[in-house]
Order: sequence, then structure tokens, then C-alpha cells
Amino acid sequence: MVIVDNLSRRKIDVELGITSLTPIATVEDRLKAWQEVGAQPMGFVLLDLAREYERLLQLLRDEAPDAVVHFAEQRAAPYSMKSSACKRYTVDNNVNGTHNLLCAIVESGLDVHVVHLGTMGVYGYGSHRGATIPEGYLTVEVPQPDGGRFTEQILHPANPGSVYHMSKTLDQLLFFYYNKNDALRITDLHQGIVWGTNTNLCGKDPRLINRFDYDGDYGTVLNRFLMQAAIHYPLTVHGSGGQTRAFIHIRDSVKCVQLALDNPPVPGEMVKIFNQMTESHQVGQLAQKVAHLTGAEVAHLPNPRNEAKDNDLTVDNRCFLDLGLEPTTLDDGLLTEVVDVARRYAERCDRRRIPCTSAWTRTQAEAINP
Ligand code: USQ
Repeated sequence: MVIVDNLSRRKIDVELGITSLTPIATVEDRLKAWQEVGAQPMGFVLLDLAREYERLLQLLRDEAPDAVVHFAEQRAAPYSMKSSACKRYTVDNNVNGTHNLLCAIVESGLDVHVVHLGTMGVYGYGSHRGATIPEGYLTVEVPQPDGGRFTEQILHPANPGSVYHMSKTLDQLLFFYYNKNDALRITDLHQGIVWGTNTNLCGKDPRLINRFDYDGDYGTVLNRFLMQAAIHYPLTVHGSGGQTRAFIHIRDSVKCVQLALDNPPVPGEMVKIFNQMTESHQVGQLAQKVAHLTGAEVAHLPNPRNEAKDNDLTVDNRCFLDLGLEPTTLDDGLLTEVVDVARRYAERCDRRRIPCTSAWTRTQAEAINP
């Protein structure tokens, strides 16, 4: 097993002048700790997927992997909307990285299963009119000139809400094409918002602790609320809080990747798309739940994002349930566990970095920074 990483997330911390709430050990120390807790040894290669094509190709030839888990994308919507430079970096990095990987697999001649971390955000949030979001494909009926009709499976229409989400809709077309043209075997995981901090293995050694991003660019909503509650900061609800989103606990997220690896597409199968989420919640209701649990105050702030003020969201996630996933749902004990982690590291928090300052439009920028 080999990790391939250009350590860009650590560089973005330096660029933004921020650190994870939890202290993150060096890669070397993490790998050492990983082995010490009895996990399978892992190699490490410092490589930029988006820029070092020849090295990537050689690495694939040397390792001849059965599968590649592709997590190598800039993953924050607010960061992707921060400036023209951030928008361009997100598209360059995410789309080129994905394309280089697909292209290198074809050139290597290897049969590699690609498991890609996509997003629920490719479907968009707003115009589903009560319909259930299917796992990637929509069956449509098309009228013919002779009055007949035929049915076809198409990719669900893409409706990204940020440049980051847009980069993942572009990935979908790359997967569709390389699957059709070169018969690449691909699973695309349309993941919801992850919450929680540690998986079972990561909890075994402090050097293995995961990042806990709480800042306005990289922190995601539920972990932010839990962390804000831990330091008595009013919970930062954007607008009315009617936005409904899909969620998954970090332990389930890891289980889903394992299930995807254990159940690869058979040769000739279309790109497999799984909705990697376990439940949907409204942001405002989540804030209320955290407030009840912890006594925190709730603040309703001007929304820096260009998004529907409320939406419904019903999602089909049967693929993972059928493969045996037993969802970890929003349980008071697990929520409290995150608050406890945040309290333990509270002195590392820079409260000035909590507000979301990355605005989607000029008007919103003026509203949040009058
Ligand atoms: N929000 C608040 N207050 C906050 C932060 C966020 O009300 O302090 C709201 C946002 O306006 C938005 C919702 O909460 O309506 C979700 O925001 P988020 O930052 O938790 O999630 P998002 O930007 O959608 O992105 C995150 C991950 C991304 C992943 C995505 C899954 O950063 O990598 O793809 O969740 S999903 O949203 O299902 O597409």
C-alpha cells in the first residue's frame, strides 16, 4: 500500500495562516505510528498528481496496484470561491489530477479499479421538487418523432453550487468517457458532509489524529457547530438555516470506501455511483440540536454563499445499505465526543478565523464585510 501526496493541504494552511484544531504530526511520524498500532505498513511518495504525469505513470507501472483511491482534490467550497487564483487552482488541480490518473492508467495497460471521492453537491440543492435523488443515473423517457418513446439512463443533471463542486461535476464526465472508451473500472462516491473526528485506528495513537478544521474556509458545518459550542462561540448559521444537506459520520465514510474496494465494477460495467451519505438534516435544526445539547447560543448571519435559502433533500443510498453498511446516525454521545475533542484542543483555536469571509458574489461580500 502506498500513499501518494503532494502535501498541498499543509501548504494551504501556511498560505491561510491557520492550523487544524488538532495537532497534525509529520507524514513520517504518522506512518511510524500507523505501523506501531499494528496496521499494515504503508509507503509514501511525494508526488503532484496534477503536474508530474511521467512520475505517476512510472509509479503505476512499478506498483501495479489493484485499486487507486483518489482523494487528491482541493475539497473546500469556500476556499474555491475566495479569489480568482483559488478558483483557477481548484479547477487546475482537481480536473488535471483526475485526468492524469485516468490517462496514466490507460497508458500503463493495467486493470486498476479507481475509487474516487466525489460529492453529493454534484446534484445541486434546490430543484428536486420532492423527488428522490438516485445513485448517479436518472432513467428518462424520450419522445420520438413517430410518437413512440424510448427510455435511457443518463447521468443526473449536474447543478454545482461552487467552483469546487463544479470541478467534481467535470470529473464525472471524465469518468463517463474513460469508462466508455477504455473500459476503465471506476466507482464514484457522492459523499455528503463528513462529521466526527476519529476512526477506530486513528483513535489508537495521538500521532494519528485527524485534521479538525474549524475555520471559515475549510471547516464543515456540523463539526464547526460542535467546536463553536465547545468554546462558547454563538453557532454560525448562514441565513435562515433552511439549507438541507446530506451527512455521514467519518467512521462510515471509511467503511464505505472499504465496501467500494471490496465490490468493484465487473469488466464492461458502467461507472458505479454510490450516494455516500446516511441522513439529511437542515442546518438550522442541527444548530438547535447542538444548542440543546450544550447550551450554546445560535446566531443567524448573512449568508456568504449564493444558495437556495431552503430546500428539501431525499436521497437514495440503497447501494451501501445493500452491501451491509449500518449507518452511524446523529447520536448525542457521538456529538458530545466531538465537543470533547474540541475542548481538549481549545487553546489552539484562533477565534478570529471562525467567521466565513469567502463570499460567492460581490453583493454578498459587501453584506458580510460592510
Ligand atoms: N453553513 C452554515 N454555517 C457555517 C458553515 C456552513 O450555515 O458555519 C452552511 C452553508 O451555507 C451550507 C451548508 O452549511 O449551506 C454546508 O456547508 P459545509 O461547508 O458544511 O459543506 P460544503 O461547502 O457543501 O462542502 C463540504 C465539504 C466538501 C463535500 C461537501 C459534501 O467541504 O468536500 O464535497 O461538504 S456536500 O455538501 O454534500 O456536497
